[in-house]
Amino acid sequence: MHKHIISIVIVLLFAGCTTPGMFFSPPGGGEENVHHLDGINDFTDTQIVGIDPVGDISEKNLDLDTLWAVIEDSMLYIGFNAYASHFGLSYGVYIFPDSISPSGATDDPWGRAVNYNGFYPEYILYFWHDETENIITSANFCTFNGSWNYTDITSSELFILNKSYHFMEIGVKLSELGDPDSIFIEVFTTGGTNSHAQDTSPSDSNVSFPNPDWSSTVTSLSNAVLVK
Ligand SMILES: [Ca+2]
Ligand SMILES: [Ca+2]
Repeated sequence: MHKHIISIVIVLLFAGCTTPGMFFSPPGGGEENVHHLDGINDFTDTQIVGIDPVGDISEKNLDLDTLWAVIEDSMLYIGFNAYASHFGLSYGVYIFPDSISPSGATDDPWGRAVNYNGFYPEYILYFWHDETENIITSANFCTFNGSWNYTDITSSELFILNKSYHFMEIGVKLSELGDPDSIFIEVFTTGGTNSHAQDTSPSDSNVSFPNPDWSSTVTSLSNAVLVK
C-alpha cells in the first residue's frame, strides 16, 4: 500500500510537468543559446529556409543546395553547403530587412550581373573564393545608404568556410541590419565581375543553368525567403 502511494505521487509529479524544460530553464526563462559560429552545422531541420537540388548545375564548385538561417541572440545566422575548392567564385547573399523592397541602389556592389526583380536590397554579403589559395580572400558586408559602403569582414569573427564539412557559416549582428522585425535572404554563386548568378538557394526559376554560363546574361533573383 505504501509503495502504491509513492507510485501515485511520482506519476502526479511527472503529470504536473507538462511544460518541457520546466525544471531546466536557465534563470530569467530565456532559451539557451545553441548556435555557435564555428563552421560546424548546428542548425536544426526547422531552421532550413531554402532547398535547391544537388547537381542541378554540372560544376560542383558552383552548386548550392540546403540553406539554413535563424535569428538568435540579436544575430542573424546563415549556413549553407559550400563546395568551393581550387575554383574562383563568389558567394553572394542578398538581405532584405522587413520587406522585399528596393533600397534605391541602381547597381550590384560587386559589379556582378545580378539584381532582385530589377532592384537591389539594402544589404549584401559578398565573398570571393580564390582558385589558387583555395580560401576566401575577400569578404565584404555591403550596405546601401545613398551609395554602396563596403565593410571588410574577417574570417573567424563573422564567417567560417569549413572545408572539411563543405559548410559556410555566417553571423551578422541585427543592429548592423537596422534591427529589423523580419529578414528575407537569397544566396547565390557567381564568378568574377560582370558574371551572373549560376545557382541559388532557395531554388530560383530565374537562375537555371545546367552548366556554368559566363555569357553577358543578367540574372534577376526572385525567391528570397523569410528567416523565422
Ligand atoms: Ca555552428
Ligand atoms: Ca544546386
